[in-house]
Amino acid sequence: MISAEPYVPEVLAAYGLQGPALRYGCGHINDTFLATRESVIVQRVSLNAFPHPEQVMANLLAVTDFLAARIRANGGDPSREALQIRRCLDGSPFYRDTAGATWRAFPCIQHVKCYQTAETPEIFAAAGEAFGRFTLLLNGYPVDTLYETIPRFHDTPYRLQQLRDAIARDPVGRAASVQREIDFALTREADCAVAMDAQRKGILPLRACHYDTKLNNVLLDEETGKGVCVIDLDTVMPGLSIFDFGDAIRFGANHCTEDERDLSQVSLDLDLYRIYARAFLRGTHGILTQAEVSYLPWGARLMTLECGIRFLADYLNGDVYFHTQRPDQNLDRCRTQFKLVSDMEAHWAQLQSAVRQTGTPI
Ligand code: ADP
Ligand code: GN1
Ligand code: MG
Repeated sequence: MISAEPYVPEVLAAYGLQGPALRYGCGHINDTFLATRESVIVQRVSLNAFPHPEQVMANLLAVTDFLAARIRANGGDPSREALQIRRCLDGSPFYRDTAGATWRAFPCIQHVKCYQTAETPEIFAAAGEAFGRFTLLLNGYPVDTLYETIPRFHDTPYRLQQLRDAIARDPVGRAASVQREIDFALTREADCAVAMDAQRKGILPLRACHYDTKLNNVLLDEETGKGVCVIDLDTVMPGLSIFDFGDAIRFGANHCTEDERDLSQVSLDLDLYRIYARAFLRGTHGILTQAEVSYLPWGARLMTLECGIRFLADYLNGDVYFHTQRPDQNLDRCRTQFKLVSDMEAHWAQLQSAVRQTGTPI
C-alpha cells in the first residue's frame, strides 16, 4: 500500500490547516489523521475498497444533510450528532491529492469516547440505542438515490463465491494450510442465502443502512456514556436492517478483540446479545416490521459468517484488502468469527427467543 503520509502536507494546505496531523483511530480501511491544532479529522478514502470515491462523497453529502435536518427537527444538535463535512479553502467538499487519491475532512467531535471492545454492558447498550436511532433517523430515506459504493457488500453468497475464487487462484499458496477454515465456510452455503432470499421474496424491506456497525463506528459521550454520533458513513447504502444489527453483534457481543489468537477466550456473550437487542429496538422506536425483528438472529449469524469468509479470502489473496499489522492477522480474525458463528449455532434457540421477548414492533 502506498503510504498516505507524503500527501498529508498538501491536504492540510488545501483545508487551510496547520498541522501537525497524526495517525488516528483503528479503522481497517481508510487512512485517518487528526490535525491536532485545529482538531480536524482528515481522511484518505481507500481506493482499493471504494473504486468510485466521488460516489462515496456524493452519498456522504446527501446523507449528512438528511441526518442534520432530521436531528434539527427533533431538537438535537447536528454539529455533534451527525458527521459534518468540512470544505476545502476553495469550497469543494473533498480534495484530490497529486497522486489522485480522495481526501475529506470532518470536525473532530469533542468530549466523546470510541471503544474497541464493549468494556461494560452499558457501553454496548448505548451503542445499540445509537445504531437503532440511526435506523430511525434514516427511515424513509429515498434509497434508490444512493450509490452502491461497494456493490453486493453484504450479499453473503457473493462473498462465498469470492472465497471460492480466492481458493481456486491461491495466489500466495496458502489454501492447503487452511483447509479446516475453508470447509467451515463451504459447508454453510445454504445459510449464506437466507437474508438475500428473504429480501428477494419481499419478506425484508430495503432501507438506508449503515453496513459497518462496529462499536468503534459510534462515538459515546465521555461523561454520560450515551451515544452521540454514528460515524464512518461510506457504506450507507440500500440494505437490510438485520445487517446493521448483526454486524454490531459480531463485533461487540464478546470479550475479545477481532484478531484474538487464543480461541478459548472467544465466545458469544448471550447477555450482551440480549442487552444490545433490547437497546437497538428501543432506538428504532418500533419502525421495524415483525419479520425484520424475527430475522435479527440471522443478521448476527450471517454477518459473522460473512466477515469470517471475507477475512479468509483476504488471507488467501495475500492480505490486500484489510489493513494488517502482523502476519496471519487476517487468519486469526477469520478464526474468531468462525468460533462466534459456532457459538451462535449452538445457542440458536436462545438467540431467537431473546428477540421474541424483546421485540415489540409497531
Ligand atoms: P475507517 O473507515 O478506516 O474505519 P473511520 O471513519 O471509522 O475510518 O475513522 C477511524 C476512527 O477515527 C474512528 O474509529 C474514530 O475513532 C475516529 N473518528 C473518525 N471520525 C471522527 C470524528 N468526526 N470525530 C471524532 N473521531 C472520529
Ligand atoms: C472494515 O472500515 P472499518 O474498519 O470500520 C470493513 C467492514 C468489516 C470490518 C471488520 C468498507 O470496517 O466491512 O466488517 O473492517 N469495512 C469495509 O473489522 O470493508
Ligand atoms: Mg470505522
